Amino acid sequence: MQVGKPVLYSYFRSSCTWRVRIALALKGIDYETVPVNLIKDGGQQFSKEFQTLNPMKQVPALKIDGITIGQSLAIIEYLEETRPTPRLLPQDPQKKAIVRMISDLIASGIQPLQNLSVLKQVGEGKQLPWAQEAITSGFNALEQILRSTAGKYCVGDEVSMADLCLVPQVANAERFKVDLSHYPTICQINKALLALEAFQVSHPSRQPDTPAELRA
Ligand SMILES: N[C@@H](CCC(=O)N[C@@H](CS)C(=O)NCC(=O)O)C(=O)O
Repeated sequence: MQVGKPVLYSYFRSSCTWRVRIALALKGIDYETVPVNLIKDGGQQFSKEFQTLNPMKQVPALKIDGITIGQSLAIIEYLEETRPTPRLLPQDPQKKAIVRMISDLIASGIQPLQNLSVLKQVGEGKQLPWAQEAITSGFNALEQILRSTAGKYCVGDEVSMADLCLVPQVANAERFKVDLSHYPTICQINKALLALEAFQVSHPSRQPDTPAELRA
């Protein structure tokens, strides 16, 4: 049941929202963007209006088919079930488990530790080493896993949900000045994915709310 165009509550720099933007682009789903500035006005995610949409006070949230969904992986899985082409989860149960494992490793094991709200708690001055440690520790595991699962992309030669998590997390790693030379497999997959149009149109440098100085 389609009820108008889907609406994505998004922040240009949000890695979790970028995952969803890639899925929407790959699946050719037209949508409207409502920017939620995570910094301005003390953070627009804390507004009463946004909290009714997502009580977790985080982006992304997607209004689609008469419901509002938070949590990027839940959104991607919903899109996969309702708009299955192209596939982002392999049919083979073992490959699907690996795609979910890699996605969770990033979405639960790395990103939450370097999220804005956690960094605020960590405090000025300690944020960079904290984020670097969280990303390095996750990437050490990820590099090892990808050595046995990767083809052109994270799992074989088909783009999957794992790839939607990887590219935004590498961008975060770059922002936090993590030395990526230790992760040749991650870097090679990231490069191959960034050459794809869906990863380019969804890029933080090309969003409606991207500040002029950061636009590509
Ligand atoms: N598990 C959530 C995490 C969402 C999340 O952490 N979003 C960040 C941006 S990437 C956010 O809105 N942070 C706001 C804050 O920390 O105050 C998901 O995958 O959607």
